[in-house]
Amino acid sequence: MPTIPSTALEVRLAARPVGRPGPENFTVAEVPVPRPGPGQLLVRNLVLSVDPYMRGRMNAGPSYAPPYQVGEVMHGGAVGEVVESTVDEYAPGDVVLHGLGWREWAVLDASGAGRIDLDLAPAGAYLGVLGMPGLTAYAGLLDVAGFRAGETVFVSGAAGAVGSVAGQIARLKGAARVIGSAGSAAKVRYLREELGFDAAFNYRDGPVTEQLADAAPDGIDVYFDNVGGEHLEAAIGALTVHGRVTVCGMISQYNATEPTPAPRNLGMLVSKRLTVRGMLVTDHAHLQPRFLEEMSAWLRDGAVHYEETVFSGLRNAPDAFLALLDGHNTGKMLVKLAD
Ligand code: NAP
Ligand code: FER
Repeated sequence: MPTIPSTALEVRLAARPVGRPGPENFTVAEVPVPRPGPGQLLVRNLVLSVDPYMRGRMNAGPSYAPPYQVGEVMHGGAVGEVVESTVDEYAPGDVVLHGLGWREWAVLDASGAGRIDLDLAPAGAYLGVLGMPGLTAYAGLLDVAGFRAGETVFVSGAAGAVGSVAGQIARLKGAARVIGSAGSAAKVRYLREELGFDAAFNYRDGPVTEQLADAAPDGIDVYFDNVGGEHLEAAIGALTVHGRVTVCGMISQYNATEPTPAPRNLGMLVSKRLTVRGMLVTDHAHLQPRFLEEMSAWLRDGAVHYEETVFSGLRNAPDAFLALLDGHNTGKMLVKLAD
């Protein structure tokens, strides 16, 4: 069991970004390690998640999640080891998933923790393929888009945490063809050679419309959108009659300072009778047991592959987050604090 230090580090929002954030938007502070009160746990964080939605929480103004406060510690998904417990359900040495990331040590209500099993998968997997991004992919493809075997699926952001899982689930559930887009030649190679995508392209190489037409000459039935913008317009053009879009995210617009243009071909929603549905993973919690069962089996059988891009040390958490927004991750972006 680790000894409890008197102080530890946390990352705070220093200033709200305008456009693309930088290191100046964060500060690292040294604070006393708090002690757990009744019903609480003291946890030493092992690994933290940085996610695109955090960019939205750095802005002021209401959204589906309340904004981070300037001068206060940020938060997000984390896996940590229980070091002190005041409840019967948890003992020192237990490993838990919780929402108080961006800090080395955390005191949290036991009701906000969930036990995880490191014999089934390593800690980081519970923040990626077996966690919130994995469930997003599963629910977005199967529930929101209503994907069926024999269909052709296009996934953008395909080499990332959500996209890489969405594409693999489509393949495992009998897609006729799975197409992915990503932002580098190495990622395109990864999609084709490691993840079993039938076709993939680098959206920086040329117009998405043209590259998608080459990759899907007969069109697409489902588009899993992580990116928005030019990708969404191209997908609307490529969709077949009664095609469906899951709008999971629009990362190409998260740093925008001006309203972004809509797809110019929305008239095709009428002629092709398309369905375009936004989603939030929290609406699909009822799928969690089925998702965990299926995903655990796929991981055990080696049917699903996953990558992690790992930065080390809390001081590097802001850089990990900025690198995520710039596409320097393959698979899930994580910050490792301790073994
Ligand atoms: P991720 O894909 O692992 O990482 C973000 C990726 O976005 C980067 O690696 C980068 O890859 C790509 N990107 C950045 N700027 C881009 C641009 N201008 N155009 C195209 N691609 C760009 O992140 P994730 O956690 O899996 O999240 C993926 C998407 O799902 C995000 O839009 C996120 O907001 C959304 N999401 C939604 C929900 C929900 O409930 N609705 C839940 C989780 C995640 P490239 O190298 O390919 O550019
Ligand atoms: C959540 C709802 C949505 C959540 C994350 C998201 C961590 C992600 C949204 C996005 O990336 O756009 O409760 O919890």
